[in-house]
Amino acid sequence: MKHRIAFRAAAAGSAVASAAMIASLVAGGAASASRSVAASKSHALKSGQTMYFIPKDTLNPYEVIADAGGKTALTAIGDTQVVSSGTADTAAAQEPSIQTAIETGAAGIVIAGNDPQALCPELQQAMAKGIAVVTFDSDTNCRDLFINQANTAQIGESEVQILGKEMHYTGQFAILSAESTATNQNAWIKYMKIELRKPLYKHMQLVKIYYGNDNAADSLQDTESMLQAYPNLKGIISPTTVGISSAAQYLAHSKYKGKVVLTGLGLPSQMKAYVDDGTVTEFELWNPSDLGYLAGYAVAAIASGEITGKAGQSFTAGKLGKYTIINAAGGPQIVLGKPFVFDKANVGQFNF
Ligand code: RAM
Repeated sequence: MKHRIAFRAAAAGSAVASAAMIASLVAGGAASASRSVAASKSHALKSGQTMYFIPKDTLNPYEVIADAGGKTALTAIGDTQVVSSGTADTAAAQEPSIQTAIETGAAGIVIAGNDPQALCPELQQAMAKGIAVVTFDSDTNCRDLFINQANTAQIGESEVQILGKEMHYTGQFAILSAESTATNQNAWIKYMKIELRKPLYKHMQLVKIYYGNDNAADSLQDTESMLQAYPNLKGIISPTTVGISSAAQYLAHSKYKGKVVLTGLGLPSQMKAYVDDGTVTEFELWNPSDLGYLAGYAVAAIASGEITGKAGQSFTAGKLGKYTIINAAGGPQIVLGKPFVFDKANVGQFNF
């Protein structure tokens, strides 16, 4: 069979990706029909401002890559980035970082919410002081703009599509999530459940959702627990890079390797070994560095008064080009691009 480019955009409506799309994703800036890519000098952006990046936690490698992408953008603009958060994925651990941003006169906050509502008192206080508040990765109910990594429904649906195909649409499966309050995880799971209502999946059963808190030890423990509790388990979806890499680590050294299907959202750098050894066939993600980079330009655009964060407004995000804000269920948002499917043929080609 003729070898075809195996790097595919996920879910319905996506075209088979070209080699140029891989190169673009590696270098930053996945191709997208919804925006035009042009070099930008961002004349309207103010320099010398300080932006707080508050990830879900400071240890998660996905968040570290996203924050580094944000730093690249802010450095190009002439702004300063401060990364501050706790080491566990809780709203309480993020609140002191918001307070510090307010007290030190930051111009902007970019935050991945560990809870949609619990952070609102602090974030509202920040916005009342004129601080630009951008959410990325995981939204909150209080912000100027959300930078979404990809269409929320498409992420949830495509996870189930991949799992269903690999499970031959039969058997029990579990979800290994992150923290139970994470806005992004819960939104994706909602769309997984909607996808599961289709007749195609009538012989598949979601037995339980486990919450590994984006903690490797908890996620390993959950994987062990679900395999013991459900001896007929045939599949696992883990829509978190910490969860899927921990589950893969467990499966790879167990009798379940190659028997229990595992898919979800993972970093190719963490997942390559498990794809190469046959533990995992396919998983998805986007370029987390681009996510942080886009958030960096977005917060700078709001803090500079170039945009206010309303639907219909556009701004240029450096090498990624021009983005237009859209209206979505939770308020105005920007969508970075489409999720991509990684497999044995392409997983070694990425630098994140
Ligand atoms: C984890 C985090 C993050 C999620 C990615 C895919 O690192 O939970 O929120 O978006 O995985």
